[in-house]
Amino acid sequence: MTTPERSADGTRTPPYWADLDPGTGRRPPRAHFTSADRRLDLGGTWSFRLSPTADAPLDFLGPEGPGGPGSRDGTWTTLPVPAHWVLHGHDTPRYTNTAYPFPIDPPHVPDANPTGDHHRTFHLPDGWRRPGSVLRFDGVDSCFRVWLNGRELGTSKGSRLPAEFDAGPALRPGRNALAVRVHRWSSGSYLEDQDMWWLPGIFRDVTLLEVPEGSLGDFFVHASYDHERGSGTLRVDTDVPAHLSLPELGVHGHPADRVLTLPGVEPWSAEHPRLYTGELAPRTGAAPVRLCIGFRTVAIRDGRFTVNGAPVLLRGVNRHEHDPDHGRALTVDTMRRDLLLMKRNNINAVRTAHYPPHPAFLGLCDELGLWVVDECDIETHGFIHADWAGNPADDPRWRPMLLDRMRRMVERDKNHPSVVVWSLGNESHHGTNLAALADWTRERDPSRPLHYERDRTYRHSDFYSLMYAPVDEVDRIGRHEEAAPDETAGEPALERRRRGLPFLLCEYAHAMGNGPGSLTDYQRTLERHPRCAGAFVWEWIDHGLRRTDPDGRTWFAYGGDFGDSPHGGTFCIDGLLFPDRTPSPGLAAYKKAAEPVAIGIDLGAGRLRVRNRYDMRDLAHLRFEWVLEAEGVQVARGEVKVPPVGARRETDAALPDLPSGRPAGETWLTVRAVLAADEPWASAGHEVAWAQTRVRPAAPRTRPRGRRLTLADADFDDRTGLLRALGGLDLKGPHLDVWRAPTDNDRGMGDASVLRTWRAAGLDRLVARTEGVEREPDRLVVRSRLAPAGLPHGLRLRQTWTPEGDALRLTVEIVPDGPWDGLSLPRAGVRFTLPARHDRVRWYGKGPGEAYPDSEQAARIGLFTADVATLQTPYVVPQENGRRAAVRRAELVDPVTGAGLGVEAADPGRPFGLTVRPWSTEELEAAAHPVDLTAGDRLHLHLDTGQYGLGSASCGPGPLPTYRLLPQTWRFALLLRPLGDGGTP
Ligand code: IPT
Repeated sequence: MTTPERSADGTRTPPYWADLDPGTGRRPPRAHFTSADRRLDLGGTWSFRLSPTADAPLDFLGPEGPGGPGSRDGTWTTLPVPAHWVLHGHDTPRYTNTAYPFPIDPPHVPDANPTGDHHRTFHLPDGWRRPGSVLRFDGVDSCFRVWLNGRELGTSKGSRLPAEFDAGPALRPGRNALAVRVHRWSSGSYLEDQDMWWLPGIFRDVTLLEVPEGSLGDFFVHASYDHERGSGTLRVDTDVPAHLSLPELGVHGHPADRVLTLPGVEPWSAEHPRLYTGELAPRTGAAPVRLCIGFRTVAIRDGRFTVNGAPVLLRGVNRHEHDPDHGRALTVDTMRRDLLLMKRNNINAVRTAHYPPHPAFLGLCDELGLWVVDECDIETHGFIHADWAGNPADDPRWRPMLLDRMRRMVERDKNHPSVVVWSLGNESHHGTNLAALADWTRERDPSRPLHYERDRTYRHSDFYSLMYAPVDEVDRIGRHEEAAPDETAGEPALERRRRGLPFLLCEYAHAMGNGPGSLTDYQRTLERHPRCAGAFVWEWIDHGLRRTDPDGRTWFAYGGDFGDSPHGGTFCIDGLLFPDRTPSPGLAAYKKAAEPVAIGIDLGAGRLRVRNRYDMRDLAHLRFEWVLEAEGVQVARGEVKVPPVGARRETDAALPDLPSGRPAGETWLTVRAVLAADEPWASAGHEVAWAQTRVRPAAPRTRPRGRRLTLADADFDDRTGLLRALGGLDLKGPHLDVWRAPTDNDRGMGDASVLRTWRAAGLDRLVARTEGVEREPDRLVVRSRLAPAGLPHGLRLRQTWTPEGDALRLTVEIVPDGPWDGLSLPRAGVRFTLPARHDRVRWYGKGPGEAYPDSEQAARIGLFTADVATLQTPYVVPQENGRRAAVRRAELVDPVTGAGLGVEAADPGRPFGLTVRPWSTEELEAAAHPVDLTAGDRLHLHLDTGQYGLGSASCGPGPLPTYRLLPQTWRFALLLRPLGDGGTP
């Protein structure tokens, strides 16, 4: 059985793991549901053995099994199920983006094919009715074969899809032995080239189901909502006659397959996930099945994506299943955590990139309210390296394998109201097999539109869909003015159809490292155009795998960190969450951009303009609170009554009379929309949206009361003119600061790398020439020129120090010199260092989080305190981070003595960017993982007047022109003062 057979010419016929059969012995796919009959969870500790090839002896199938650890055969050990064996010390995880980790030689895989043999015994509960019993695997990566009590049940491929087998004939009363052989590579792997870790194993549940004679095998809920009549219709197709009960709707024992019209039902939507629970009872008397029904109708009308008659805008994320310790073996708690985080961050949609999720995930989406694009487990991206020759999507021999996957997804997930779109798969180019998938799906479930992005004719898609389109292109598409794809040339009917489709940006805003930028620019553009059905940020979570170094410190691994090769490096670290689900600043930025309520404060008119951006919901669940703060300190607060306002409409509310006059200082009004009562996903008081406006500008500076400072209080180096101390404070600098530790987006992709132009221009290696140090009693002027070796362009820097009350004023002028055409800069500013003990930072400016020119939206003006460690954003791949924007003044103090440094913008209308680090830019740039960075004995203080935006060029467009930092003359002034006893001379 294990020795591959040979044909006449001696060539081996492919074994089951490399043939084009999706499986053998499996039951037909069906819905995933819970009946009142018994089920046995077969998860737990199994015996396990790893072999280097697929054809190790089948010596473990019987009831006695391998004998487990400690037996004569020392090759066996134990392994939890569900799990990926590579995360339990056997073999290694491997990460590739597009490249297959084996030769493109379809459908074959190499002889080296790590194969995991799994064995366990279980006790069948007394009274279990064996005939009809089903053994279900919810996910096994990538191909397996299964035996019960030594009897083969079958084989299956399709990692992220269920496989069920008839267990009845092999089951025994009492003790039973289950044996599973799992191959890491199979023909199925050619369809599973998603950009993620290759993680073999039984990674989802294994369950034995009691299915007595007459049980319901499958059902299909058709629950629609007629928004004009306000009624629902319901029909449930069943494989055995059954009665339906929905007590809440007064339905008791209605024949399931007879259409029911239900006046007055509440529809299901992601904004109001109204579910009706009930029961489906087979007429045979077999056990009833629990139902969770959401009434909703999905339709594309006049080129718009609608649900229940209302246009819907998907504010989505692409979600891979990932856990830093368990890979794709997720607990239900983790799934719930993901969804709560999404809901709390104004995300309303998930694309299950790029495979159907664990079945429980969709139940949670029904319950908590998310729109789901359910995507099939098909991606053949690696054929791009063969110029798409042999692409399984276009080879009829592969059709059964592809169709099998689509059927298993649709059948499993068809009863979830949250699933509103079926996606045929990802990045599989185009081909006739996609037509077969689309045809079958349209026939089987005409109630949901289809999505497929990569076929530029869109004949198999009900959406025009793109990835990573720049903002201006989205705008053109919104206006129906986009250029026609080459692929529809000469096919006017097809092109007309494409142009009439709603638009989906199925991936955008590549959240790799620091970024993405421009989420607000995208969001406003999408909102402007009815054609836009929404967009999905790439992606939800960084796929870092947690490891521990010899000192017990943990870090997150990416491609290559396991010695895996070829590998995709850091490209899997591109989520809105860090691998351990700590939100990265990108999530806060997305939350702000995706706010379902736009609050406009019009001080002149004394009113608040409130735009409801929900698609279905009014704003009755929100309370509007205001707070007035002078220089960051609360002066007054209250509530604004906002009149009722329907979905997608706006209303005005009167602003309160704000206390005028004192206290003086820059004064800001913040209005926040918060939950008025608990929702299933957040508690009352949770902030949904906010806006801020300046009520009063900063007051003119008053004469300081403290001791006056003179230039004599500072210690300047005569030769360089650099500061060595200010008062008693060991403050060194300033140096011109134009470099930053490159972000992933600076590095870009392919040729689109701004970093490359910066390096070519030598911006990371400027050398200084001091032109002059002019000292007068009340003025020190230092002039220098900084430029890269071998190149003619440079920057002239002029620093002027003058006393100003209790501070010294530093005026910085940076003037580009020589040929700068076509160049940009990472940042423009100065840097200092001071002793590390001054690590308590307080600032008045934007916060609390980091902010860059095109990711600033989530930061608001206020007074904030943080220590230097928490100011750092620990990106899995170290890079520029931690900048606080629009800072008017800041203090860095030693928390023990209170001594330190005060920095203030001389003109509060010209605030600065503040970055404080316990390491230098060079150290940050050199680190491969955060654990490579060690805090030194000095702090690095960076004060900038401008930075280059973030953009999304790690996979997509760079920053919009307004966020680029182009050469210009920069002039800014800071007031520096020593603080506290230790600081004063
Ligand atoms: C796109 C893929 O669909 C997605 O899986 C991921 O790899 C993403 O890119 C980048 O992180 S493919 C796009 C680069 C053409």
